[in-house]
Amino acid sequence: MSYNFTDFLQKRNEKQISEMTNQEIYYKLLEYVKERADEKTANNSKKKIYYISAEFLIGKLLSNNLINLGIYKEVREELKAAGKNLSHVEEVETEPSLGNGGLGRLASCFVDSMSTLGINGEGVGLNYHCGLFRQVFKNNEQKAEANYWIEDQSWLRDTNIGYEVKFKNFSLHSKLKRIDILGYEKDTKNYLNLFDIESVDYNLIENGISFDEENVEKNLTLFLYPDDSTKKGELLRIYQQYFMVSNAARLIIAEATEKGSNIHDLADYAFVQINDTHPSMVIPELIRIMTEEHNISFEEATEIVTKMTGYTNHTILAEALEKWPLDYLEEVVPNIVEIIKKLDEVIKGKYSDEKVQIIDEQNRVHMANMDIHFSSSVNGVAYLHTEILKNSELKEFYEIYPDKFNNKTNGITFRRWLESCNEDLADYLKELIGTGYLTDAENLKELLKYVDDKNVYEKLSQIKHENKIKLKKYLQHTQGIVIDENSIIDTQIKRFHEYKRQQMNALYVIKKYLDIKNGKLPERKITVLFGGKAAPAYIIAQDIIHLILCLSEIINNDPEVNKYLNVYLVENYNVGLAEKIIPATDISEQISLASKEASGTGNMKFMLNGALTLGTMDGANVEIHELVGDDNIYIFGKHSDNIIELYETSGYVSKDYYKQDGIKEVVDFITSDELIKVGNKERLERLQNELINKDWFMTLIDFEDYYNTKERMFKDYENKDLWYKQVINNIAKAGFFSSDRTIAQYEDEIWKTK
Ligand code: Z16
Repeated sequence: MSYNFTDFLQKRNEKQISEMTNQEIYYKLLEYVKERADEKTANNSKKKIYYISAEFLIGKLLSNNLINLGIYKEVREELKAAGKNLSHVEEVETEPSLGNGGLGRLASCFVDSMSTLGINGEGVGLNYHCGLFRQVFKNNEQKAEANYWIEDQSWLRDTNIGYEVKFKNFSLHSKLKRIDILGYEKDTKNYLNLFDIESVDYNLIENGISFDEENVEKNLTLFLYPDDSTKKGELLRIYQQYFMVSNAARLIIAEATEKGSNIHDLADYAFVQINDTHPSMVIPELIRIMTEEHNISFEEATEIVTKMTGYTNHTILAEALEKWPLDYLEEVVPNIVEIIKKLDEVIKGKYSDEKVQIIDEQNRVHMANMDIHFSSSVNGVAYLHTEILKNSELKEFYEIYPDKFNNKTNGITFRRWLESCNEDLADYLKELIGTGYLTDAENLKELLKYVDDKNVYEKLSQIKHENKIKLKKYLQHTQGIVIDENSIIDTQIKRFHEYKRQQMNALYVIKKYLDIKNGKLPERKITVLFGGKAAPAYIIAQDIIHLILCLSEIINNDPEVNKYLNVYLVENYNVGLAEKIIPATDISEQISLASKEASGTGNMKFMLNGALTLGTMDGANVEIHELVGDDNIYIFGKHSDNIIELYETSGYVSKDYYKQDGIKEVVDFITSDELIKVGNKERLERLQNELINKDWFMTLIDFEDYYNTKERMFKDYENKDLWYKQVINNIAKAGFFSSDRTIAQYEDEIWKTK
């Protein structure tokens, strides 16, 4: 029997809601939700999915859990009756930061969808105590601070599960922590399994995020290592990865044995999805345990493990595909090296092509290559990305294993990215087309019957306006930023990386600034929002942040310009900020260099929330374009085949573009007196030099087309009927990007638990 929050408090003789602080209410709600979660039974099927990932960017959990329990509105009313505001209570929750960006957020959407579809599938990862750093700005630069997120009371639950993990020089005992993952209006649940060490020593942190990297016994789960970082810390990463997969392997074997597996039939009980190469060592670790402890031959163990694993590739950027020096692995996990060498011999015996070897001529272990040979499925994360894997990046493998390759276009959970973050829009959609879309997202297509309905345009524009006001209040209160709710909001939020080309957007801002100074005024004020962190070791990305912060200082303080243009980089961009910014945005910037963004998932969130995409033909933008058609998206720039060819022929010379009219003055402005006055000369000069002489991600090749397309977009925005017709088309076609669809495809085509 279920009872409401007030009953829960009464039964325990707690204070009345009206007498509690928001903080007290939050902690009581946490207990209440956990109790409600206890009423649910775990999903069960013979075969279970283990989605192993070094990152789970879960975001705050209170509102999502309330939604999934079907009691969000009920609880809000109870609080309201007591004079309290649920959204203020939500602010109390700290956001776990167990991921960098898209990959970790995708893993979190996937666990939500597995639960919602009633699939017996769980996440397995690490419980980093500080997660990713907190970003603060000082002197127009990014500074990194440690971000403690775990409080005495949290969503984590202790278990008595733990295993011994042996490294070369010491062993560690693990303990498993769990977070409930509730499906949407389901009686069943799954867990997110986060392994931790017995005790973590915070004193090892020196200042900011630097720490004693030697003392792994005490710091293994202290930090999430920023993925796109440098060599520093590679050993720690190997320790973390092995700790993660060794625990995962133990858990898998324990749970399968419990259900009756004799290990020879382990593949009937478990399937492991390997999220990027970070968990790749699970393959040799499972083989090691089977051969050393279960008397299974190497050949048979290899066959079983191949059958029960699948590898997902999330990038074609070479620097992100892990290649561990063999001697690093020797230093940390020599037992695994033995198995890897044996696997390498098998491949060397079969194939002479150097490109498909596991251990290369410089004795580096190519983790992805091992995954591809010794798993049964290899998938990319968007149509274009998978095509590029098959036809260029992993061509040699595709020729050997054509049947292993498959595509699973990414998706997002609509519970978080619509129901929770944009309640007004969600309620309005229910008014228009009912609640069917909540369980079958394709039902959003029913909106198309309103595509010419001006009343609907009006209502959608009102909702957008309200969301802008909410964002304004929030940013004003938390960051001291005051945005104009009557401006058009143009947003680029994602990790800072040259391939994502925030620098191109910054060049646009410069051009707009110069236009305004020259009397060419925009019809309506433009607010350009940026958000994102840069890896602390990634210098050019820091320089791009610096440029944007300097531009915003100049522009927002110039009375001649700030009536027409504002630029902000929000501090410490995270899931919570995304949930507030996306519903308020008009223009979604998805401007990566074609071929480089494997999928992107922000693009899907914006589309669903009524923003129009300004994008290149890259990642999932290609599928958005295909779904909505040319008339409902703003595509610009060179296509991927063209770009791939330019890389192959070294055919791009940035200086040739720099010299063109309209580009030179914009790039030159980076080191203008105005900017040097508020900025750091060295940083600005380095960035300018990079753009003129290297520009590895071809910013300048697409700049003109970008500028013109964006201008067209601003013009179209003034035609409300045209704009909102496009908005409706986008929302209506967003159903394909539900992670429920993605997960159903993983289940039907790879996992087959049912
Ligand atoms: C990451 O976030 C992604 C790829 C990767 O190799 C490592 C990390 Cl930390 C991203 C991709 O860049 C993005 O295009 C994609 O949408 C996302 O993974 C989920 O697949």
